[in-house]
Amino acid sequence: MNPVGIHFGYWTQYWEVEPLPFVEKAQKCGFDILEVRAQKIARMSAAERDTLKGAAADAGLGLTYSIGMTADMDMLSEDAAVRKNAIDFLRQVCMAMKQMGGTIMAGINYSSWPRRPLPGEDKQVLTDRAVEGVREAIKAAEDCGVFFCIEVVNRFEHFLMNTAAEGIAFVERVGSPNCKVHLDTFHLNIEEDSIGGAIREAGSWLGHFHLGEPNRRPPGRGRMPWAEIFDALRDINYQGALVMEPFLVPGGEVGRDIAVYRYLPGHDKLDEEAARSVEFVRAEQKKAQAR
Ligand SMILES: [Mn+2]
Repeated sequence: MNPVGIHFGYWTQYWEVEPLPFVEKAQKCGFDILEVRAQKIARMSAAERDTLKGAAADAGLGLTYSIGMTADMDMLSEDAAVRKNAIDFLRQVCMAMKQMGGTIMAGINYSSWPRRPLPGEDKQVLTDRAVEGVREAIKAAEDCGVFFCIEVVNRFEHFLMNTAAEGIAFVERVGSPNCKVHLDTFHLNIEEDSIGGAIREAGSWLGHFHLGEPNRRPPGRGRMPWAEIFDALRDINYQGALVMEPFLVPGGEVGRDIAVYRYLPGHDKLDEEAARSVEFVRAEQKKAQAR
């Protein structure tokens, strides 16, 4: 059975908050993993990282790390200094993760996020730049035992890779054993002809997986084809984490960036909804194993 996790942003409206309080929340709700913000971990002191690492170990909780860089750190930029900012920062993230014993760096680790093409920008030119940048930054990841899991997202959040096929082609070009594909049901639901087909296509390239309903309610509260998804994950023998990313509360930076513009059902009982969703995910996995 895959470990089940939750992104810390479920409980907050601000990206740079202290991750420590969410360790206890995730544990109490029954999760195996808490996904934290890689940038925040990189900016913490070594002592703060040790405290977080100890708390997670005490709670029996694994940590995964996701990233969405700001526009001043962008490997797609025409400006070499902005590209260098991104590579330097990703190296810092790798070092911080090594101290934490972390291995999964997921999300938009190849550009800033959210991002649309600027006037005159060419997707092919920018893809080449991203491949070059990731190839450079991933050397630090290889040294630190960190995996770059390249998240494929929908067209409204980024333009470089919207399908599993585009993600696989990118990772193949990077050509590092530490480069993997990261898929997310929320995005697959928008872009793919077949969600199960996309997962099977990713196969052994898949390094990280996000779970979400079409409207970002916790898994089990929407109309995502979970049987198809868990059957496909079983078929490719995916052993990695399943991290849910529900968002029910509008406002702040998180509400703005995730585009949550209303209170969704369950917003007034977040812990209860999350705990229910962990049970749902585990039950769906079991059903797939038995089919
Ligand atoms: Mn995601």
